[in-house]
Amino acid sequence: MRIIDNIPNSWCEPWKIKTIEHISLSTREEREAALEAAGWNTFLLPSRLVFIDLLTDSGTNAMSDEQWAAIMTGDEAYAGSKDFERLEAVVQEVYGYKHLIPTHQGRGAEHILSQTLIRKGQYVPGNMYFTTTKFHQEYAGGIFEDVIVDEAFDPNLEFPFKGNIDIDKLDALVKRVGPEQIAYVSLETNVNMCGGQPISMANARALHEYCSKRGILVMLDATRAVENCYFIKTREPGYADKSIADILHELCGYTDGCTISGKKDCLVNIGGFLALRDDKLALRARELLVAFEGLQTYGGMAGRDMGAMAVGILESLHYDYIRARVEQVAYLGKRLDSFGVPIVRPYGGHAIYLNAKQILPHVPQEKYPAQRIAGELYLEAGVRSMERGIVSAGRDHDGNEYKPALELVRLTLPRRVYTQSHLDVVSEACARVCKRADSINGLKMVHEPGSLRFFQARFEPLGVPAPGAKKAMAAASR
Ligand code: PM9
Repeated sequence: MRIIDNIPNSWCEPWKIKTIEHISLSTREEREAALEAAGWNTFLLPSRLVFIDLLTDSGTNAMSDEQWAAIMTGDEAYAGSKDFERLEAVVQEVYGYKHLIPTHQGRGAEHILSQTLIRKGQYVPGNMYFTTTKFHQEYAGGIFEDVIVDEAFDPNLEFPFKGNIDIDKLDALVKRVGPEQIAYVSLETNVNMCGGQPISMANARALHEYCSKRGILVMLDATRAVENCYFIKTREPGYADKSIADILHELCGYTDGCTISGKKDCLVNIGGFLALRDDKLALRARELLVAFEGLQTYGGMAGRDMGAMAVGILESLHYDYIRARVEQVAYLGKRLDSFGVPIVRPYGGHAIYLNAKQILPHVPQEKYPAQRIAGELYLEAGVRSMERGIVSAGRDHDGNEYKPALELVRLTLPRRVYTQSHLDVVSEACARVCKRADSINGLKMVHEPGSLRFFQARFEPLGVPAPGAKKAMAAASR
């Protein structure tokens, strides 16, 4: 017997599969028809014609047997549900905020928070925009200002905390407009639009110090805070021996409240919440809650969903779970790397992002290269992904398209849903699309909604690029 010396020490998921859902690959002809009918927008595809669905990690989680048990014992009383009490106790213990304001999902919480805190014309600095968050800030009359570190804009840079806020950029804004003109600072964890990149604890601490001296509130988007804490534990000096629960508690301690889409970290299919420390703010927010969502003890959620969320939050803190979750994303990243597919570095916490500018250098950004690649990936193997570039960014007040530095296609992993072999299929499909990149052109937008256009916009494909287009574009961009 000859056993090798360096035996690997692999991780594996701390769960086994009890129920399965059948999926099957449609024919190329069926996919072509479906994509055309969907106007080349992956949001408009019917899920029955999708083979591997990496559109989003939002509400696509597989729940545990204990969460399903909580569903069965849910208390559906209109007022004072025991599941509200259960969720409230978990939120107070885990995140450390006093007041729980349950909403139907994350954007419900963003709506209530924005209407509670923003006065018309005030600024809301944040670490890169998120689509629904910025929408609600602007809907309330606020002006979003991006104060993320410059490293976030370079997809090829290996930098451990690309989500950090640049305190100097924030300070310049505060000096320009005055602290009273800052509604609050919006601090997102595992920043979605720059590749699922984390913030560091040192940055959150420095931000807290800066803001508390000036009377500025810090509101956390804790949607993927647990996944962010895994990166703090594995990347930031001093945190290797701390539990995920302790890291999360410390992180939230530097903020005055949070919004959460429970459909991500909290391992459920629907739900969200706003959580606040301050009694007066909570009073105001609850007045809006009963008008826009529902009574203060359910907001936008059924009792059973609050119960499942309480269980999900506690499950998400287990180290074996969160390691398997984030390392599964890294597995996909490594596989794509091994094929030479251009992706955002370092690997994100919930998704791997293809770098469309590098894959289709001959397609200008205003011809929507990332949107096109998402369509091609669907045609190739029935894999559904999502554009995160110029389409998602939308237009400014003068009607001009924003041209974000990052033009990305997001491959988002639902939690506890797919296996490594699914990811092998996905990565091979991506490589095949990249292999025929020279023959892929962009898209023309033929229907554009007025806001959050990426959800419902429609496109038509442009013909095969002229020979030499790739070289000419590459030369023009040098
Ligand atoms: N995120 C996502 O796929 C679903 C909607 S946008 C395609 O990434 C953050 C950081 C999010 C988020 C949703 C929301 C809104 C707030 N913050 O979708 O309303 O990633 O529950 O949450 C999506 P809801």
